Amino acid sequence: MKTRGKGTILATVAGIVALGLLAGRCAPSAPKGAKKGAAVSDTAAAAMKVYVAPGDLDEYYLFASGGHSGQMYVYGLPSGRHISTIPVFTPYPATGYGFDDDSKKMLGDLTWGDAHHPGLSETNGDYDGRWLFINDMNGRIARIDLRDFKTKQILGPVPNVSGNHASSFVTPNTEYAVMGSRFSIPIPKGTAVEVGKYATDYKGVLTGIKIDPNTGEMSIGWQIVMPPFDYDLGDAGKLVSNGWVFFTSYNTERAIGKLEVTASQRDRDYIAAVDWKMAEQLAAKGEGTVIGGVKVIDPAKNPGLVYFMPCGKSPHGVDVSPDGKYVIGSGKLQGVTTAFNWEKVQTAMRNKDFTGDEDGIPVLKYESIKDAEVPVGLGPLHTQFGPDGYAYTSLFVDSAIAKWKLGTWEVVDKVPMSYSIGHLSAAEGDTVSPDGKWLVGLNKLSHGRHLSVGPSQPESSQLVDISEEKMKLALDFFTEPEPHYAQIVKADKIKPIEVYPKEENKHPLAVWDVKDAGLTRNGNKVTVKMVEVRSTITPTDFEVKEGDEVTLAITNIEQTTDELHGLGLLDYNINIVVDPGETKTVTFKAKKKGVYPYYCTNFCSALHQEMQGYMIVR
Ligand code: K7E
Ligand code: CUA
Repeated sequence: MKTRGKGTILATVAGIVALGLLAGRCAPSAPKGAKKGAAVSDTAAAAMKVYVAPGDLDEYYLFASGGHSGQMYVYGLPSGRHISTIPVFTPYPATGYGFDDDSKKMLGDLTWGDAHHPGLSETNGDYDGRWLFINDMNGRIARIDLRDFKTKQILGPVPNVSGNHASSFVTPNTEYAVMGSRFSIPIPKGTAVEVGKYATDYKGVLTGIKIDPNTGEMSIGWQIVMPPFDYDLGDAGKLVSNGWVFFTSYNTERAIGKLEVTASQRDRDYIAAVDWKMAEQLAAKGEGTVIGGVKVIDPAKNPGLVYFMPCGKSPHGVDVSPDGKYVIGSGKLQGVTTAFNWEKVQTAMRNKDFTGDEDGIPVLKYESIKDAEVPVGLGPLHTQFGPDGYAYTSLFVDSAIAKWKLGTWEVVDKVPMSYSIGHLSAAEGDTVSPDGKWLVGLNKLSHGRHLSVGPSQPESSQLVDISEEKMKLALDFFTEPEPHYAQIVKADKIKPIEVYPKEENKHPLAVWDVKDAGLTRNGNKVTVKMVEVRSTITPTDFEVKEGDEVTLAITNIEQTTDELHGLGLLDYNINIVVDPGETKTVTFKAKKKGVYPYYCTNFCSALHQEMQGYMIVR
């Protein structure tokens, strides 16, 4: 990396400012103000491209998963600015998530999740801006509504699924989001079998989560029992390969113990190709054996349901090209990425061009189905696509991104990443119509490219300009740990609401007038209907008895955007945030006698500080 002196930086800034004045926010030409040579011009050009002036809006949303923070993070691109945090599997006091009755119930007994792969809902293979799905390793999947950027449903833990990593990839019309078990276990859960019987008694499970096309409501659609491999990632077929979903797997050795050694013996592992339309039909017919309360389909008894495609050692990502013709599998212990030709795969299926089977599931002949082994570089993980037939593959070992052409299989460019790239995400780069323009490398480490914050260094994401033949690194920005995968969607596809309209609030305990607020008692059950509006919480005090079960139902009757009110109740661990037009409840035991102040936690007006009251427990 070049180091730049202060003078150079000043010259660069002067260049940006001069150009900004001359050209407004147009795409940069050669920066006229920069005089200090090519490096400065490149920096200034990159800065111009990513700079979003105060008040201007980014062109894209970036939704990045937060790993075991259990959250989703929202960034703007190309600025890389962190706009918002969506709590999903973890309580988040800032929005009161995990404190009110509904979100507490959704989280259940778990106060953490390990979220890896966000999946935007699709219509005809393109993002439609409705929902965002996200997996949790604890066998769960969540749906975020992009109308209000809130988590609306958490399904699971789903029976039989252990370590839901190969998730949440959606089918082209959001018929299903999928789940795949990273850890095989004896099923149903709760069965204890010694690990020595791993190869025969432990099972992997693939699940199709059915999504209601109108409401987004998720339910279990079908479940398939699989050999005890570790199912890692997935992607749905599209266009010509629509109807199929692909899962990578490793440890096809069925090994135990030190997997880093024992699970890397074979030259090839598998990508499982699942005919999800057939799975749907079988499930509709009631096919399968009930295990853990779910009908589980055995592919050995249903030929045509699942095939194995051999793929280079320990594959991580599997990604289907925008036209659906190629399935790209990356063996992370190889120097090549493999392109399978879907037409050849189908021919091999028809001709029974098999080399054997795994627990009754046919293994297709590698030579018959692969089109190319593309020499992308060391440790290929994931592939994304551009609009022009180019593919972009992340290289973990090389710490780089390779750009290559589908069909000619020619590697045309490489750009280094700061350190250890995992996933990458291109603008709409896993849809039928990628945008190109931008690509984000999600790096596992950053190694000193930032102000130091101690031993744990932040993960760094890097924005790469892919609008031209040569890729150009444009920006370092710091995504909250740990962004495994992300989705980039054109901002104008998302249409969020400004407030919750009063007429849509059907909450039985909602009150819209301060005169309807107050306390009702039914035995030792007390309900307090509360109204919040600038700058009073009504009632301003109420009395209950020690041991009462108290439900506070708080309605924010504002219809002005961003007029949030909160309710913090001291000593009771209660922290509620209510958006304009929303009603939330919180139920608790009045265990402690005394006087407990409550107050609005969200700044709302000049008299926000006056928005307070008292709960008296006698
Ligand atoms: Cu490469 Cu979970 Cu997709 Cu991270 S993932 S390690
Ligand atoms: Cu309401 Cu502060």
